[in-house]
Amino acid sequence: MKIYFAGSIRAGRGDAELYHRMIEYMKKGHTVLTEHIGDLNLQESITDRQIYEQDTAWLREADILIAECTNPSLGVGYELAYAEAHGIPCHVFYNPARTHLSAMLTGDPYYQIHPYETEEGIYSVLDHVLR
Ligand code: 6K6
Repeated sequence: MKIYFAGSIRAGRGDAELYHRMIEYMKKGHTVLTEHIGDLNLQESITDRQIYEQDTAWLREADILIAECTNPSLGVGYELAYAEAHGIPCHVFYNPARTHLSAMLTGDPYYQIHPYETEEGIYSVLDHVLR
């Protein structure tokens, strides 16, 4: 599967190591189009227009969107809405002990929402979703 992984960038990189581990896990059996989200030394090297054009092209190409939403991010919210508009299946992971997820995600039946308590819980759901 071609996976679009979405996680916070300008909204904060506090979970970047978690994103990195999730991406490494998914890469064992699939292609992750957005590996840079897990790059712990991410550098701004292209323009905002180029980021938008590249990311929306990858979204249209993706078979599935996996989003880690514990750290709220406008960009990730935009990507989720874009993916829904293009009929791309979306799976949203978040730790409810650390955030109260937006009702615009939990209230939209299109999204498969996966609250988790421990990181191990993420991987067991990923195994099921990416079968
Ligand atoms: C490097 C360091 C800071 O910014 C960069 C380069 N920027 C981006 N490169 C690639 N994708 C991006 C960039 N900024 C946002 N995105 C997309 O939006 C990603 O696919 C993320 O899932 C999402 C993050 O949005 P914000 O609002 O947290 O930045």
